[in-house]
Amino acid sequence: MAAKTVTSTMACDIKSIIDYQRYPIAEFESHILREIISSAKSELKGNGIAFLPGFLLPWVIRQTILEAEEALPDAFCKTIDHTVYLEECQDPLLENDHARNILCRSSKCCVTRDQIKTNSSLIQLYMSPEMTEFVRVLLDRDVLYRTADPLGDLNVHVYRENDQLDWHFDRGQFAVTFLLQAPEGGGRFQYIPLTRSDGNENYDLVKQVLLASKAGQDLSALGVKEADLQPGTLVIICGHNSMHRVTPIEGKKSRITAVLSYEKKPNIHLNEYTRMKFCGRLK
Ligand SMILES: O=C(O)CCC(=O)C(=O)O
Ligand SMILES: [Fe+2]
Repeated sequence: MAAKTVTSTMACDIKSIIDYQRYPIAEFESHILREIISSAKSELKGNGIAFLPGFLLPWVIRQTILEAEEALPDAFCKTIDHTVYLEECQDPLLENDHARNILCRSSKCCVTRDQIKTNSSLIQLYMSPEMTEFVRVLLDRDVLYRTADPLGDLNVHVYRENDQLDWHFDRGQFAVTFLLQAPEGGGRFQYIPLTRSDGNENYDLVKQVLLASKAGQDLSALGVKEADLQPGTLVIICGHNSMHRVTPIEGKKSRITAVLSYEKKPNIHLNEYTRMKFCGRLK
């Protein structure tokens, strides 16, 4: 589907929310945007991840951090044990140290959209048709819709001291996030580009990475890469085949991210299990 320039119909002033000169996301005829799209697409193809640094304007980053901190007392905070495949139960037919059976532990707090001020710039950006269209083009989809669920469409994740998001393959095909605040130490985003493919689970490598991480060994020889993320960076992760994690947070300053969710069909809502699991409530 051909992308069209949508500037004239901008529903909110995204130019005051993102660095529009650097990322003119609605100007599909512009050279700048074409370059950005083509390089992000090749990063996604080769590494399963693309970074667009400096996307959000600094005042929006500051405002969103304040909004998240204000909402934090109402947020759902939880620690879960899971496998790298994000399953909670292990497979008794496989050996204990099989990649499918090694347990990981993740903990974080989740602020949902309804807990953030309705006039939040982050919400305005997420709700803007220009942003959805830009993400659709980057992901090379024919159609793309915002998730229709008020608990699951736009979340802010807060990782406090010692929290982490341990190794996993995302269940969904992709995730769109912004780093809003980096911690004093730790909280590093690590990944192995295209760890597995449809025909090859690469269990040996997955197991080596999990065991080496638990033993605190150097992971670079196993192909683990680390992103030096700065606040304001838009990250697109095709994390279904690239295992990734966020290392434990060190220090009192939280790591804060925004997670924007999209679907290939309209009106998609979370099921009750997912609402309870990630938000701790049904409404
Ligand atoms: O917070 C991040 O940088 C990564 C988030 C992530 O991997 C996820 O939500 O599945
Ligand atoms: Fe993930």
